[in-house]
Amino acid sequence: MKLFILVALFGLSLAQHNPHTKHGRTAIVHLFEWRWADIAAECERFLGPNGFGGVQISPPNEHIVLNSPWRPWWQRYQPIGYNLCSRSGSEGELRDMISRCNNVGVNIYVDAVINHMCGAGGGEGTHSSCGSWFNAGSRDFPSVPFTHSDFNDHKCRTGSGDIENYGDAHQVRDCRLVGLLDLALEKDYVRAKVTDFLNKLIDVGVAGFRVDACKHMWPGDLAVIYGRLHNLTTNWFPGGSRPFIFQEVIDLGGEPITSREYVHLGRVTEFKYGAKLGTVFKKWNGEKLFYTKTWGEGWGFMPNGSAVAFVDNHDNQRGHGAGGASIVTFWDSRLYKMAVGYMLAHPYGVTRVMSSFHWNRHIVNGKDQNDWMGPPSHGNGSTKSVPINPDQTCGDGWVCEHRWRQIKNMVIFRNVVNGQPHSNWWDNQSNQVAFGRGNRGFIVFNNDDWDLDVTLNTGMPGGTYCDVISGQKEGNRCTGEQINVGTDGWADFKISNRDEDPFVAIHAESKL
Ligand code: QV4
Ligand code: CA
Repeated sequence: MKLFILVALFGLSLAQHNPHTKHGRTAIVHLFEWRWADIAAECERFLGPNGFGGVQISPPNEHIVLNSPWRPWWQRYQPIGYNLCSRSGSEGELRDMISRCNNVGVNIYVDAVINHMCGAGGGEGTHSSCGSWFNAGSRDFPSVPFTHSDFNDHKCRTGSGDIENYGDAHQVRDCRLVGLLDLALEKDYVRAKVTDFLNKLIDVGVAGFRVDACKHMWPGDLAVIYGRLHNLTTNWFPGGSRPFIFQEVIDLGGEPITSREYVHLGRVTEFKYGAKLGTVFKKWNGEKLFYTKTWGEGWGFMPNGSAVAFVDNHDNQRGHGAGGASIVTFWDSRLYKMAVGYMLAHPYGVTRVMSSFHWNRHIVNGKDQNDWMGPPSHGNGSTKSVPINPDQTCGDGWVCEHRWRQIKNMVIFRNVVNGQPHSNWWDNQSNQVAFGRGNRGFIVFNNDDWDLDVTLNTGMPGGTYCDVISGQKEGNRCTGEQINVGTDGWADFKISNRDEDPFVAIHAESKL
């Protein structure tokens, strides 16, 4: 009996590692700060047709509204309650988006901010996205309701009440993260309120959660909350499906709290992935691309089945969170396309692609003075919608990395090679490497300062393939370079280090 319970619990939590993506889709996109109406349209017109598996959305619940700085993006990480009106739209628009995305096989994952409410200095009034009154000073959030006894003020032992030392796990869990009022998640009442909020979203049709700030919550409290979540709705998912859980824990080593404490509960964001990949592509610290022959667990990353991999996220692209300078972002578009291409070609992890907005980056002594700037907005602070240009790029300050041809085509590549092993590795002992995915796909990178000109075993069936980086297959013609693979699987590759995109990728469905 004991064994049975153990097996059942283990099975249950492993189930929370499954993103439940449909039709063999393998990548998620974070549509950071997009409005619900735009996401619904994007699912139908772009994400579904191009094989994206899901969208991570910005926090949908009621949040503080700030004037100084003016409407920062991070106001959405300061909850006021669990009503579903936010900067991205109303509850009606949220529900409409969830059904429309599900109807085209694109899952929705909610960014769940459950560690805290707004900052201690958040004031008193109705400056919140649904207009609910609150008082941060007296810890009063009547729309939930939460009162002072639902917070950890009495439990935290630091002088300021804030986290002062990341070397002390108790502070990190029981004190305030940058002044944010810390919820007492060991209380059954608080757990119930949080669980009701998450279950409401599951019942509406979401497929899971990116759980914010997990380092700041006790794994035992999270286990109870996750255990009380409903199964996914059978309107769109097989009976008995558990919500996908991926937990934000920044573990670059050197702190007592590690990602290992969370991997049995769900997946965990692997922050070493982007930090290292950026270092490699920038060739810092003597790193070379050929060292990535053992990329993945061989680099000290968490087990493949536990990880969410990404090149950059909404924090570290602007110096927040683990914002090391090595992170590559859309600001370095040439390196960025290569790094995202590498991630999507490689079998490690569930992969997440970032989709950003432009801001007036202004770096002084290594710090971006405008790291707070919110999404493209109208004068009254409401978020602009995302216009699509005739060439399929986005306008009005929306970057839409996920629509860049090279990135979109690599999302398709990942689907085509899904389940195939990492194979046919080649390198020049420097920054030129190539690898395949069984007999379904092959990719070659030249990040050296000289040309690449080699004949390689691709492992692919003979034929003419269209390179999906310089172009793509349209009907039966190729808008980019063509690669001829001999009947023995070998092919010639030439990549100039001055090419706009010094990498080439072919796959089974790009065969002409
Ligand atoms: C300020 C002072 C504090 C003071 C407080 C008093 O800095 O010292 O105690 O006032 O009220 C914003 C401001 C921050 C301000 C705070 C509270 O930037 O200066 O504190 O609000 O008013 C995002 C932003 C934060 C922002 C927060 C809330 O990144 O800058 O804080 O939203 O609006 C760690 C964590 C990790 C976290 C990462 C950023 O381990 O979990 O830091 N990442 C997630 C999200 C991130 C979000 C949060 C967690 C919080 O990805 O976007 O922070 O929900 O590494
Ligand atoms: Ca906490």
